[in-house]
Amino acid sequence: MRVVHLADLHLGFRAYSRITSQGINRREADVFAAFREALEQIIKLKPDLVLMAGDIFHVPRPTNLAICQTQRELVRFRSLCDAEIVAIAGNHESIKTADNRCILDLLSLIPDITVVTSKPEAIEVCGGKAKVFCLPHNSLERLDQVQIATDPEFDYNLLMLHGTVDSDRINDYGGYDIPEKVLQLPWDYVACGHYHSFTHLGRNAYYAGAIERTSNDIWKEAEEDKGFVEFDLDTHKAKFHPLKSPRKTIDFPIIDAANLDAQALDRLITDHVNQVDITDKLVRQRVINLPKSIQTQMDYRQLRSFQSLAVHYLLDMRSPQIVISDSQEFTVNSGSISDRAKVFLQDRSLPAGLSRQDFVAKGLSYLTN
Ligand SMILES: [Mn+2]
Repeated sequence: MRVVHLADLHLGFRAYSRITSQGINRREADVFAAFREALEQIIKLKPDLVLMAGDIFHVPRPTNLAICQTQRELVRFRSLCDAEIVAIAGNHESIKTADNRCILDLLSLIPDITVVTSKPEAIEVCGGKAKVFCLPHNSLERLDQVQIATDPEFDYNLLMLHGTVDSDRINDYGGYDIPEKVLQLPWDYVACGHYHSFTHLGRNAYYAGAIERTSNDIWKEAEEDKGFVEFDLDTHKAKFHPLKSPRKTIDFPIIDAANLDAQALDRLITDHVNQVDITDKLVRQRVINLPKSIQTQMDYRQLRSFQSLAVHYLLDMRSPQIVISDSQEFTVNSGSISDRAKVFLQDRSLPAGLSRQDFVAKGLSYLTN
């Protein structure tokens, strides 16, 4: 029996200002292209079961466009592939209030799609051969009160969850930690969502990773493939299937502007662009130790030409007093809220001309007022 495991689709994700000829946000269209490509590949693979491990939608209330496109793709998939689908809600689409329903409930109207949106639930699939124990985001808040066990009545026991398995793996806020003892039960497969990079967690447990670069820090994922996992429950062989459609992303080496004049800095920035074709790509150039006086003399006409070539060209400029940190390296679970907010704000990319000091101070003032 073969399972396909997808996670963190983030359908409806939007970023930057580019739009398609149909007026749709370019990145939203990119994410849907990746989704379509994944479904096309899955149709060819003819698996027995498809697991979607949360964050199917990017927000709890997606736009009508995102809902309609998702519904259309899944109805088409259903007409071309018999594999049952089980999906759980992640932190991005979970609803906390009692007077509303999770958007995933809508998908359960398509034949052979089961969704688990809030409570822990074990779902029987594949004619009673397999059981999928589902732990959506909301169920993890009181995980200590949940009886989790494999069921010997079934040939295959699977676990699907959306949370943080190892605190070193955080690229999104608001996930719950999963205790190690849950993973150590004799599962035939553990399908995890929440961490956006494909990862083998040991034994039969995997993060499939996202299907496109939709994390807070896409630059950290610039080099990696996005895709999904195919797992054979009988041979325990896993295969990662990369997708072609995720937009190419380039994070150029950091330029240290200390002791450079504006012309020399412009030259270094242009050199990087000349080495790789940035057309239609997502591009970041970080510049550190850049005094205001040099910043104002830079060749902005040249920079605008890079911005029109790429789908997104981010020139991330830091003045000498700001220490650059890799935004994934700070520990999200330590320090006071204002310490964490400060680190977060110091690392956000800002439009040219906005003082980082003012930006950070303003942000922190919202916390104290
Ligand atoms: Mn996610």
